[in-house]
Amino acid sequence: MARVPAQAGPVSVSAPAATGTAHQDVLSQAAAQVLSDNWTGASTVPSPRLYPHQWSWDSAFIAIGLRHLSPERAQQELETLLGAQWADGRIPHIVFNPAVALDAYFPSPDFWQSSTAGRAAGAPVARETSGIVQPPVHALAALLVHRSDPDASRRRRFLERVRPALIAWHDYLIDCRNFGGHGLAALLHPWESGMDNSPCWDEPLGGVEPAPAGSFRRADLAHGEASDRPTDLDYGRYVGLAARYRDGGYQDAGAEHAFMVEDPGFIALLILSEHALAEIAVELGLDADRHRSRARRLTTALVRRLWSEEAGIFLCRDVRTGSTLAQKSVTGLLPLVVPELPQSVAQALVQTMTGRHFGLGSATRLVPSYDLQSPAFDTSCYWRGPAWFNVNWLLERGLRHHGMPELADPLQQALVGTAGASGFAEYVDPLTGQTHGTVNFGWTAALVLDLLAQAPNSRPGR
Ligand code: 9WN
Repeated sequence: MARVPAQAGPVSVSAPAATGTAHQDVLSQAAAQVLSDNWTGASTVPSPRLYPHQWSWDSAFIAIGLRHLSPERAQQELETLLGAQWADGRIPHIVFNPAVALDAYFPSPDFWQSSTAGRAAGAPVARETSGIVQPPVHALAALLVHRSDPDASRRRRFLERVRPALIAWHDYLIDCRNFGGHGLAALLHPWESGMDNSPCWDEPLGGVEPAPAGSFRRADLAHGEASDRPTDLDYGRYVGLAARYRDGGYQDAGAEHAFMVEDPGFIALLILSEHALAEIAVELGLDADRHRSRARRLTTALVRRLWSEEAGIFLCRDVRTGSTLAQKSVTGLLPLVVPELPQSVAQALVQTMTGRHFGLGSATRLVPSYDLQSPAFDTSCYWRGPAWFNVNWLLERGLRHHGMPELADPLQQALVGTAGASGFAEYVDPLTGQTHGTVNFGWTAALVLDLLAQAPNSRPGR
């Protein structure tokens, strides 16, 4: 690992300077320091104080960056997460660290009660976890980790070991979450989207009974600006939904769910990861057809069910009412990562991304999480407007895949420059780049390492 400065903090790297080798070295050392500080011995926390446990999609992004420092540690990151997988195939969105005080994060293990309430669904007995999921970026991460050092990966039989768990994870999503009946995995909780407080969820959440005020104590407000975080009413609804899922034994089929949504970003990542499973099968000399045809079927269903020609973006669908939700969120741009997306749809998405709703290249240098034109747009509130690094990293990849380096290159530079200047912020104001949330955030540091490891013009298709 690189020799690192004692403390990571804001690193002044302007976009053009980000290409200078000396600046890049300083920035990658600072990023490495963040990952070292956030490492617990078996996995990496997103943020030691705000998020002091292991999170599912965070770990996938973190492994993608860690592979440039230590492929073994990147493998371990993913294997620790998969070690807490439930027997029904779900990968829980949080794996709790038993050494951390119960009141450090809410909802805590004594809320989720996974080892008892989740028994029928196959929750582990020896680990406490949450019972909901997050976007499936893990097979992509496993493939990229393998490719960073194929010989070491083969020596440890890394792909052989993780592949069955990754297949079970996708099977769970496709078979157990098919509430809409069109083969698209549905979400049962806004946190499952990873974009917790998106305005897309306002309507479907509206009918959800909140947990009574005073029945729980939020821990997040101790670490962040209240105005940046979800409201108490929304938090009450998140807690109410999770408590009812828990009380129903975390059963999917045959249970009443007050929130059921098809989310294009979540499904796009499932498709991308299904393609990664195909590549993993090829690496192992196994048949990849099952994964390729499943990815193709999902792509067809995604476009048929959630693409809006009129809006020029994919929209979420409320499975309970059958209606699409009109809100334009960055989740609707994420299908740009889907390898076999029809070219006309990819082009329309790019027009929307660079148009007045997201402003890439004019009003913004990083794609905001929500529609700049909507009255609900907010530059600092959680997933209601700020720009996030993982989402922009994915979009940068999508732009390259669809042959648009003229947009991908400046986005890559903006990601690197803003991450450094913001102290590896959790998220930033998309108009000014101002830091929001916590700093020294795991995936921000990890993805900067990934971007720095690859020169702009050597990345097409990857
Ligand atoms: C709830 C850890 C997670 C991210 C999510 C982000 C936020 C948690 C919270 O932090 O969610 O899971 O307490 O707000 O929305 O994407 O994985 O970084």
